[in-house]
Amino acid sequence: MSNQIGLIGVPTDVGAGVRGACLGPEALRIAGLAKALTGLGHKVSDLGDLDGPPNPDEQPGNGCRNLREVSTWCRLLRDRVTDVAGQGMTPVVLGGDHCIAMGSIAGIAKHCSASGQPLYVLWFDAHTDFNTPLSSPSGNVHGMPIAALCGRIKDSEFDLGVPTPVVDPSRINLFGIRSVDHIEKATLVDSGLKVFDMRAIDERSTFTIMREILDEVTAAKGHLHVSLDVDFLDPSIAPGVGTTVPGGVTYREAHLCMEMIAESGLMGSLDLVELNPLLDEKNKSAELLVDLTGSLFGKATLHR
Ligand code: HAR
Ligand code: MN
Ligand code: MN
Ligand code: MN
Repeated sequence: MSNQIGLIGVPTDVGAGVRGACLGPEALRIAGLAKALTGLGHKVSDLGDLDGPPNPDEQPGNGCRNLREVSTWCRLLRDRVTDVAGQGMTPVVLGGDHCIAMGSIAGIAKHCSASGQPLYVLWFDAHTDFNTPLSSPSGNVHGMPIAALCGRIKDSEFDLGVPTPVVDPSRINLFGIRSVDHIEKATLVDSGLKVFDMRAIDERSTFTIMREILDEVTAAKGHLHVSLDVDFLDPSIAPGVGTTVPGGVTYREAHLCMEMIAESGLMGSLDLVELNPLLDEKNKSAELLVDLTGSLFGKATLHR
């Protein structure tokens, strides 16, 4: 598998409550992302950073912090992702907080509707990110992208400019979940989303669940978008994130997920989000992300 990869930096933290994710793209570059992928035989173009609005750091109004800025960043990213995918590259989005996934997924949804491929999302996260401005306890938009993509938030709010639901909820898989708010939990019940929480992972194993997810995408000849929130990992191995939750995915479990995705050949686009270098220890979370991205793009111990 040789690939043309386009790196897109999205240096913003407008969707987060804790600042610092705006420094994520540079931390990933310094940790050697491009070189790691080039070393695996891929052709990597670093397309630089998007240039969006600064973080006004406002208090949430109407249940939503920095709504206009979130919307601007997402629309910029949407258009860049559609363009990069249209050029035959695999877009790799360097966040930035998780609100930007509304933009990357809107962009890849446009690409998929043009090519007629069904779009599947695999969302690695401690959180379900299924709040709306009405249910959110924080007003932070990085807790809302899944709700927006499923059409649970008025289209005019984030103004993504694509038909909703952007992704059919039954084609969204959430993996690593262990923090869900009260109202969020109630609304998940009839959402149609496939939610694999840590208990399911403990009971059924990473391998079994990943096999099930990937087999469905293979059968549908789908495009798989992977959205990787750093906090899906256990905080002991990835402290560089604003919203750590104990009891996360281990080093080996995470690599197994990535290796299975690589082997499937299904991944067509990727977000690496929520990395906060201000909270990291000597860039170790960034280095782990580079390592995991290597596995996602085919680094394996043995030929199988
Ligand atoms: N559920 C909480 C909220 O909505 C925390 C969300 C934190 N989100 C992220 N992305 N870090 O997953 O405020
Ligand atoms: Mn394509
Ligand atoms: Mn998230
Ligand atoms: Mn999260």
